Amino acid sequence: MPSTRSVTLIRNGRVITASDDYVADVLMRDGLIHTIGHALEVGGDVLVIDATGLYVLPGGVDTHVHLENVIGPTVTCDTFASGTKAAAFGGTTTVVDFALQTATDSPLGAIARTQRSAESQVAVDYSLHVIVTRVDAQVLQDVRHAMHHEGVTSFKMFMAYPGVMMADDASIFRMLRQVGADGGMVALHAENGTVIDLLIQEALEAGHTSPRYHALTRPAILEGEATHRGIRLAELAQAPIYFVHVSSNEALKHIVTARAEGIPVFAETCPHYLLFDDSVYQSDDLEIAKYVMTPPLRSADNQKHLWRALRYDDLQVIATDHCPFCMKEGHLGYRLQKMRGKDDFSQIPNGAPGIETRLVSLFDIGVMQGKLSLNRFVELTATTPAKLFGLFPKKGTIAVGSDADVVLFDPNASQTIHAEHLHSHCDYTLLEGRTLRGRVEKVFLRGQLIVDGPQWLGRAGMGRFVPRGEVRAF
Ligand code: DUC
Ligand code: ZN
Ligand code: ZN
Repeated sequence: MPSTRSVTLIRNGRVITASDDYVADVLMRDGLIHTIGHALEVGGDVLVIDATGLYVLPGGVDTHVHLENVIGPTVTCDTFASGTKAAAFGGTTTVVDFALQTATDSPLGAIARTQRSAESQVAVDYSLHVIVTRVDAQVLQDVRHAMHHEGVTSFKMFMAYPGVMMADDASIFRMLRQVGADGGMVALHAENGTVIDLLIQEALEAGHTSPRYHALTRPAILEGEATHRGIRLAELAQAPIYFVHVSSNEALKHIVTARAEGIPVFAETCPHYLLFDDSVYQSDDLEIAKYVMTPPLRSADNQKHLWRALRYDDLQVIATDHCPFCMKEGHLGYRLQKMRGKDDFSQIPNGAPGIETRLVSLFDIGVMQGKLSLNRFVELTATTPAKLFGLFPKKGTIAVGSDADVVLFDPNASQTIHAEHLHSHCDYTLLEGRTLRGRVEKVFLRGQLIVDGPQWLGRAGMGRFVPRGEVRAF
């Protein structure tokens, strides 16, 4: 049973934020962090938790997830309920999903429609980026309204998928100019979509239909080209820009140069680009469909560049791009998932799961392997995503007055990952059988204990939509 007490005292944990690291007591009252101090004395009906030996982390903020997203003829296989429960078990208490502007509705319609689906289901707090596929004067007016009245201050646009999601350069520029001036952020999927489509067509005509050709038809140079183009558009628009799912040094090198020139360019990478490389594509096996995400996994030498950029702040965020599709057709009733592309790689829905394993995998390969400090780990997974997307300081830190979204993390525990023990609807995890150091022990959402070891104390619908403010990028 969930505790109904509105006051919880976490005693003697090691509080880690983006900048601090100290042992203290944390008092949570009425959903907020109320007091941080030593040997706090609190009377009345208080839930007291001894956190000796545990890290007290701000709840993770994952600004790139796809729950119930309709993609082509199918849908990502996590609902708002299953995906947010999985997020919670992984120590993430805020997610930012997508509201897709379709051919017939406006950004405002997309927000309202997505909120209607989400509101009774979400188990952690959430917000939405709008995917803008078409720009005209009315759309720009709606975007302005969304920013100032709906608390939606970021917009994703695609330079890939011509005829489906792709926006032309002028549309991207118009959005950058207006959204930037209004204090928001345009997030870009940077790949040269028309050249990729040509390469796909040529591969299929040559009889290359297996999943490995997904990667071969999306070379890093086309990520680099689009990233460079996006940067120049942002420079001209005098607007900040955010690149999602950066996978390669081809893209990164343009980001690094632009930042050195003082252009406000920001970017995320995802755990899968740090955990895996393109050696997984070396067969014609259909199993490879598990690794069909966009951009694809890159050659191993890219990883050292990603780690360097994470360390020195040329990459500011690690988000999951959790975009799950089942491998087994019909699993939990989901159809047209990965096996849709068994005879044609271009029909495999692009994406992989990861929402529940983000913190623990990064703790293992980042912190434990000495690539990230603990503070930087928190900064990349909670604080900076909250700042860049207008959620800070309500989310992303442990400070008096912030939401009491708190994770108790055991750095000395370890766990072996199996899909059947995770909470996503997805029937596989890329980390199957892998043993990782670190474990999420308890999770609080606005002061409520929602995860207690293996026990689920949360509830579908207890998550709230969080209206967001301006970007805090500088
Ligand atoms: N881009 C994403 O951000 N997610 C899934 C697929 C894609 O192309
Ligand atoms: Zn994308
Ligand atoms: Zn995505």
